[in-house]
Amino acid sequence: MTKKAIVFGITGQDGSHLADLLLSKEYEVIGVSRRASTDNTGRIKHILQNSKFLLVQGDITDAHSVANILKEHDDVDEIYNLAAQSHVAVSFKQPGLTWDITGKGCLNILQSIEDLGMKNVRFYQASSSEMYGKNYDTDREQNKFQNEHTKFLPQSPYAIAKCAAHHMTRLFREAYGAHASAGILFNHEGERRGETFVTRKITKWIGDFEKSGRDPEFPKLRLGNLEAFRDWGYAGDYVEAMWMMLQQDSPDDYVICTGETHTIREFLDVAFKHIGIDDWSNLVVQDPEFYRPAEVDYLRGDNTKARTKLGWELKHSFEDLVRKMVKHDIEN
Ligand code: NAP
Ligand code: G4F
Repeated sequence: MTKKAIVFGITGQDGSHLADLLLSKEYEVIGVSRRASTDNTGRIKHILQNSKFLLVQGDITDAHSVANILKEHDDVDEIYNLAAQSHVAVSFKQPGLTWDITGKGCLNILQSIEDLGMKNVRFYQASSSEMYGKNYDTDREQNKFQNEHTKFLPQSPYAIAKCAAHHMTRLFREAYGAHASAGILFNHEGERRGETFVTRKITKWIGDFEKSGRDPEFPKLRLGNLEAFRDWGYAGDYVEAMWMMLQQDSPDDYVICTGETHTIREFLDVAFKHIGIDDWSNLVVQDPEFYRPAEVDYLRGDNTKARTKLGWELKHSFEDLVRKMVKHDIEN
């Protein structure tokens, strides 16, 4: 029988990849998009005419809007909450908005599921490695890592809102028996990544620099802290894990990551090498504007649980990811 899923955050990087995956599995997909004064469907243009895809308007900060969408589609099998104000730096400037969307929005969905008695629906919450903030565990060789047992010590309004949504998801599972799972996803990127996240900002700049014919007058790439470590994977691999979580008999939380970590400086090295530049120091300027009031210095996940319990596999290496992004931004 055809399965049906609702995806909140359909117009985002992950929403678009998840929609592609679900449609390839013959799902009917209902994508929820908020009203915008300009077109926000750039990442899903290729599926708008698909007869199995329906785009509906809604905003997760509005409980009434969420309830109406769920009432209208109360026969769905799966609901994915990918909607968020997802930019960490922005969350320091707009903490209230971030709280309403990234924190309370999740509650609005969970409460609607409960109020409408949707006992058979399976729910996915997009949790984040940002929730670990300053914290990590260490193995016998003193290597740092984070896994499902590492305590959260959030360092931004975004991460605090994500922690609230994460615990709310666990609470609805324990209190009401909801089939509610959270994926604690480490950074994942790709050709559809928003242009203000650091990886895409770098590869987009390289693409534009190449298109300028390496014009000596081309404005330099302005970045903040280059020493933070991130565990970067490819977004297409990560949406598979989301789907796998909802195919399990029992709901649970899973860390999704590569297990490798690199600094922004290393990302720059690999990205510039793709255009044959070994020394990028005269092309990049460190600008205080892009430093954060509080930083997350080190993220490296342990994906043992996802690999062993879900059978999830990573398909793209760090080098593949950077190559894909640079190539895309040069060619498009
Ligand atoms: P993204 O590209 O920023 O997409 C966020 C989506 O949320 C967009 O579709 C956005 O709509 C939508 N949205 C924002 N406010 C909304 C509202 N009030 N009502 C309804 N929709 C709203 O984020 P992403 O990279 O795809 O990430 C997906 C989810 O995973 C997010 O929750 C993010 O916090 C989380 N996450 C991401 C990563 C990562 O590395 N990418 C890692 C861990 C967790 P518009 O297009 O209209 O703005
Ligand atoms: O690319 P970023 O903005 O990603 P960040 O803050 O790690 O958050 C992303 O990953 C999270 C998962 O861990 C998600 F939950 C979240 O939604 C988002 O997708 O910044 C990465 C690092 C930071 O240390 C930042 O300080 O890059 C540093 N950075 C240096 N210069 C910069 C810049 N970040 C941005 N966005 N822009 C810069 O110019």
